[in-house]
Amino acid sequence: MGIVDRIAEPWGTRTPYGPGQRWPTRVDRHLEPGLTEADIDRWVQSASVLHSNGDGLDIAVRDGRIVGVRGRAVDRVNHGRLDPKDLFGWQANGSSDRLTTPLIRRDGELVETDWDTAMNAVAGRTKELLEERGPSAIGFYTTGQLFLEEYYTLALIGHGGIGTNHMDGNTRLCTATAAAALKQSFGCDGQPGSYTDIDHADVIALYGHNMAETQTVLWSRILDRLAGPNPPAVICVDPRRTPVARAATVHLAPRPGTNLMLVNGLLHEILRQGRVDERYIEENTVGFDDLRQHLEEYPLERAAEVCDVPLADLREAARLIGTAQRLMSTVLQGFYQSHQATAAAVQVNNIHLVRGMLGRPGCGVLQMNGQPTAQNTRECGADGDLPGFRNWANDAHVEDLARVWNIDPMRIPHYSAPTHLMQMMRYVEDGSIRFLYVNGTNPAVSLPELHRIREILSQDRLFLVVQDIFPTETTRLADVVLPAATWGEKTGTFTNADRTVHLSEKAVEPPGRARPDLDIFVDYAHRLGLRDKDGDPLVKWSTPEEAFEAWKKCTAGRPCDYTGITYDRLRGGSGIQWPCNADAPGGTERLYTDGRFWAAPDRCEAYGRDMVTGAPVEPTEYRARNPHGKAMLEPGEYLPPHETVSDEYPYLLSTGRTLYHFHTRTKTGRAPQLQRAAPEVWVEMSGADADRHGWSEGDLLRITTPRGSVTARLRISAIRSGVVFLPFHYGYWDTPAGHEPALEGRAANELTFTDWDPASKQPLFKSGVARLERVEAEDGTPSAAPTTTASEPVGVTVPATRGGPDAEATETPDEGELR
Ligand SMILES: Nc1nc2c(c(=O)[nH]1)N[C@H]1C(S)=C(S)[C@@H](COP(=O)(O)OP(=O)(O)OC[C@H]3O[C@@H](n4cnc5c(=O)[nH]c(N)nc54)[C@H](O)[C@@H]3O)O[C@H]1N2
Ligand SMILES: Nc1nc2c(c(=O)[nH]1)N[C@H]1C(S)=C(S)[C@@H](COP(=O)(O)OP(=O)(O)OC[C@H]3O[C@@H](n4cnc5c(=O)[nH]c(N)nc54)[C@H](O)[C@@H]3O)O[C@H]1N2
Ligand SMILES: [Mo]
Repeated sequence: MGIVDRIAEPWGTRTPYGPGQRWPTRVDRHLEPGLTEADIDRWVQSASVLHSNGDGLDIAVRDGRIVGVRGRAVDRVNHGRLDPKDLFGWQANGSSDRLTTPLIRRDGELVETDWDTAMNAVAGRTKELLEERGPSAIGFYTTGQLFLEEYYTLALIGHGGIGTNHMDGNTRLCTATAAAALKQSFGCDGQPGSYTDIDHADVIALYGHNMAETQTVLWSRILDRLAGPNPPAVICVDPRRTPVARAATVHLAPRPGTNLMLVNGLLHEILRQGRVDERYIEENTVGFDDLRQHLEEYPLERAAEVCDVPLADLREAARLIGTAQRLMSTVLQGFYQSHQATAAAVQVNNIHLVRGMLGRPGCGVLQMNGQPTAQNTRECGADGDLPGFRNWANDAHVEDLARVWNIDPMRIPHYSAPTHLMQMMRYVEDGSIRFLYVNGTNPAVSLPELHRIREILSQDRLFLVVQDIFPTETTRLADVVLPAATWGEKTGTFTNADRTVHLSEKAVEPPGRARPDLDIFVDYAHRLGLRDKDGDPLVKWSTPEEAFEAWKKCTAGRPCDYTGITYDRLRGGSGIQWPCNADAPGGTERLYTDGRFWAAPDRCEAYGRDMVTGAPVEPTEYRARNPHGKAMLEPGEYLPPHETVSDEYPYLLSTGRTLYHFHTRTKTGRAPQLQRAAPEVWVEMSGADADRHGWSEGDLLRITTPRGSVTARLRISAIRSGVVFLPFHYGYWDTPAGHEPALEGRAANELTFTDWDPASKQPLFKSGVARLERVEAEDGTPSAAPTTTASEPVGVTVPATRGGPDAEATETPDEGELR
């Protein structure tokens, strides 16, 4: 057993292994200081909720309180390992400032009230608006952080009960492009690959994905391959020198906004060298001739120039990808939140299709998820899809859903795609949406162009309901605040980025009068009096397990088939990958192993969109192009980004994450070890740029864009010159310190703009221009940026990020496995 400071060493100790071998087990554990396993009353099964990796863990309970966590050795995802956020983040549950009672706005102030008053206000306003203005006055904005059972219930209430088309999730900001790219290429959402592909791959390419910081356990799996015999080559595409870039065989650091050019160039070179699987292309795809012709315009030399990446590096990347025997790729926000997001992500699918690298061990593409339960938001239809990957543009699918719900098909709006969030915000702005029910998300920090969002959400005519577990920048603006129970305090299931379904059981009671989101939704449905065709209650369940059983019926025969999973089967062992049914009782490791896709015109989840205009493809057009349901090779034409640098705004601004915080920090800001590791916002800039200005580490800079400004201390890092980076975690409130307003203007989204990818409608958080000026010279204190991550300092010595005694975790390898 080893004891490791897991703030100083986020990935823990190496357990090397070779290709085709089993990834060794290493059980990570952190308990409240002073406690040992002997002090624990109960271990309660769960999985992690501070990223999409789905690491299985057990919650330690003592005297009715959560006092620690331990990784589950039997779980296929993590083999016992845990992320620093999971090791320490659970402490937020016990924070003294949890929301414990409903709040209602009276004479301008939020005051405490009881559940009956709060829920009557919420249901009452809904009914009034339904009568006065109809269902289009009602909008729902949910999350990627509730449980499957909760999304399915919400989707039924919204789509089947109220009949509004205005329902989306913060998954729009997160994984909308993953879904769009999968639909565009394979006709349906659902990750083809599996994490076990890491065990087999000889080349792993990460596109705009800082896996080391955002899925640290998955990155440990890659690090362990890199430390073992016959390691894979790693390709990293990221303008920052992330830990992934540092470990990579080839690091391509493109100019932001040029991803599509880069992948087009790689594809051009792969085709030019004839490194394609002609048989696979012929049997399993449509569109190859078109793609080949289109790619003629993208020689690698052009990509090198537009992306400003050395030609030799691009050649080497193309060679590695082109000669890989087992190629695995992952794609995330560097692509999804950028200009031409869907078109670029689709080209990564194209690489796999032309090389025939799909459905075999080591040959997976993961269009990654970010949030722990984002996959379920999409599956359940709480985010701009219909439940069970049904196609809103296919009447037979809508009828089938109406059958499951026992309602008239006409009650389910399907005159167009469900409204995407950015459009919903516009409808709130222009007054057509008058009621917005926000749950499990903090839009007053996480949406682009915050001054606009604050104005929209503070309007008098809007009735804003916010369901959260803490007071946030968004609850402050609400008319009613509903206090929710969270992870560890309620039971439910959720599905990670490689389709692994986990059960998370209730370990402790929620604080005060807080209630599980599921209970609140069911209560809301009953107060609205929602009924089915026979006059029975529309929502026919009240417990999570009943909701899960109902969901299984909705998925029968669908790609995300859950019919073979029960709560009992999820107990005790590992999570299970869908589809899981009579044909595949143990679950399914890889999709499309037989080259058969969910793309036939009558089966597909979507007919796709034009990736430049976003216009939906007509069913007849789809049928003509892909009558037999093969995978679709679709080219993407590179267009320059909308905003480009000028004398006034000479820098490109990018935003994103650091290892130690989760989003708007409502949880990680309340875990002392994590908060100390990254206590305050910073801005990253290259040494060359800093030298040109004569600026040093720790200088206080003002970053200004046409939308607003933020002040932050400078970290000189190995980021691409001409690009600056801000973490987006720091909102208005300084969370741990009793909600004192923190530094004004420190949220990255004060600076970002209102623009989105035409196909996926995902906002472009990683684009835009900025100018910087120095407000105050440093006084010898460095910026608060961690040293262990992409913000590693360059050319200056600053104290290394360490956790100290309260950040120690134990690591228990299998006998003989730790080296
Ligand atoms: N520690 C931590 N982990 C998390 C989360 C968290 O908040 N904190 N959140 C979870 C969620 S919801 C998500 S969505 C994921 C996100 O996980 P990631 O996508 O890995 O995280 P980001 O930091 O948003 O962006 C990844 C990288 O994109 C790069 N990038 C910026 N612009 C460009 C560009 O134009 N081209 C390319 N190729 N790259 C670019 C950035 O430099 C950054 O390193 O993380 C999940 N895991
Ligand atoms: N500039 C910039 N902006 C970004 C991004 C970026 O990279 N750059 N990334 C985007 C991405 S990928 C994402 S996913 C979003 C994330 O943005 P948000 O969703 O706004 O971020 P969170 O802080 O995770 O908000 C979740 C909220 O749910 C609450 N909560 C937690 N558990 C529960 C529960 O069980 N029930 C309920 N009802 N509430 C709960 C938390 O307290 C918190 O307030 O940000 C997006 N915004
Ligand atoms: Mo996300």
